[in-house]
Amino acid sequence: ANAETSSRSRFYITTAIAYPNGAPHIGHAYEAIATDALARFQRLDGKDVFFLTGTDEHGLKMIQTAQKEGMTPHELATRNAGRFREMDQRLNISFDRFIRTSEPAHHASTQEIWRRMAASGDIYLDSYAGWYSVRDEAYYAEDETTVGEDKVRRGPQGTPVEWVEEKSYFFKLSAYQDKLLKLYESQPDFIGPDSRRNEIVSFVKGGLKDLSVSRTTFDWGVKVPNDPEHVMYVWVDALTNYITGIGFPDEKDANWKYWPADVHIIGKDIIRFHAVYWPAFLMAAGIPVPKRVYAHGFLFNRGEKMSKSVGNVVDPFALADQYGVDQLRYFLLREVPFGQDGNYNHEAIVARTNADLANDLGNLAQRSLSMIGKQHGGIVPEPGAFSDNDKAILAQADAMLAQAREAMATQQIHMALNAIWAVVAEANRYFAGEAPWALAKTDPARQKTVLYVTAEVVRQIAILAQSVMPDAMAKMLDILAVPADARDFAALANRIKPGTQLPPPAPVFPRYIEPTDPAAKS
Ligand code: ME8
Repeated sequence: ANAETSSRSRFYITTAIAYPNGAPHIGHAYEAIATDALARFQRLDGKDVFFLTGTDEHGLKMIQTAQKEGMTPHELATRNAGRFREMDQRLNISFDRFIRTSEPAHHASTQEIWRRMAASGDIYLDSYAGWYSVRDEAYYAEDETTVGEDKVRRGPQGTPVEWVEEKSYFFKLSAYQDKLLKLYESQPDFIGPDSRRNEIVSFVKGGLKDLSVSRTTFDWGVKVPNDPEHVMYVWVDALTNYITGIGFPDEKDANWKYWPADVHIIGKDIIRFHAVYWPAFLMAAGIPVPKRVYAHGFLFNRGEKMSKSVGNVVDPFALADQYGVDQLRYFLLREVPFGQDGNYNHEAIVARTNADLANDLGNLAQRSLSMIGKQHGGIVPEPGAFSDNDKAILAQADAMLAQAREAMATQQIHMALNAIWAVVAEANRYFAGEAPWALAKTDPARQKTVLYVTAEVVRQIAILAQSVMPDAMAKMLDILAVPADARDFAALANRIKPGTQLPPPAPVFPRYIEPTDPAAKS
């Protein structure tokens, strides 16, 4: 790295790594899109960003699905890891590395963290007897399970559990209760949102039992050093991906400088693994803990939990084809407060994209730029002195960056979008109120100023909205003739240059029109 990159502040962000036991679904797409928007935002803000994603390929769930499909777990993982990569490509996910936990380097890395945990005296051999959920890949205490009317015993997330009894290595999690509580206190931003933090603090205050960290009844996984009869519990290896991905255990690796992670983005169902087990493993191994773990909510299709058996699993490729990638990205990030559960349905996405994108932002850009095109030969006009109205809208646009930064620093992506769309709304009121189409005859000098101010506000909106809608905003910056090296947040401080020749404006957001129902045709 040159001096310039090494002096920039770093930002390391990760998604959870998905189980490739099936094709990616909208929940995976949602997490990838949100994490991508956070990563792009920091890049545009001048940070040296590393963004890791990938697939979590070991564990019983993979073994059982592979058996059903008549393939090996590795074949199943390879097929579906390919689908996850394709999804990332389709959705414009700007990851720096896609890690697969079946990679030899990851096995070596996980064995090294195990050795360090063992060296600190936190791993011992015993035998496990208790409940296990294959769907959650989680051990549960008896009092966390309930037997339903169907006589099936289920864990706290509603998935069936089975009785497991076998020789097993244990991690001394019980020894970490106080250290974890101290961590939550000394690093108050360690867990977000606050509701999740409270949930974890009371879970840990309730006492921690030692954790079974190996199995002997199957061999698909990372082998325990010096005891190859055991493979590690899948979560030990899964969590370790976050350090393998940046070169662990080679601390001379060029990417190791990114540790500790700035934020792990995960779903609310796996907060316990990330906010309890992971920091405890790291402390045992003498590795610094991440700065923050942020849990987003779950997406539901019309209020129902998606499941293969209900048949309402939403395919992210189909959604991208139907609505457009940037429309989908915008919808998910604007509609659902990040951290809460949300609903997806056709009417909501059409309403959002037609109102916010096609009408409010698209038309504003189209109307102002085509007026510059038709009446000024496509040349950004020279403004006169700014009126109070001009100053007010420019000031509101100038304030967006600070608001967006504050929101994105705590993963409040929807709040950043709210701040930007407040300016979109205000700019529309400004444009309608100033009526530049009428000024063309009554006060041409004033019209130039109004068009200049509008173009400048659209430029700022487009620069800021890039992290959520990279392609659409690139198009918008193209029609504003903004050079490639003037699209980051540092460029917000310079105004658009009068005299700039603009290309003919092309519409950026088509309206969504319902495909005609063939049954309705006579
Ligand atoms: O949990 N809405 O993998 P996974 C929103 N391999 N997010 C959802 C969702 C939904 N409907 N369904 C799942 C795993 N997710 C582990 C992670 S990390 C070291 C190992 C989220 O494929 C889920 O919360 O079941 C998780 O963050 C991610 O998708 C992958 O889920």
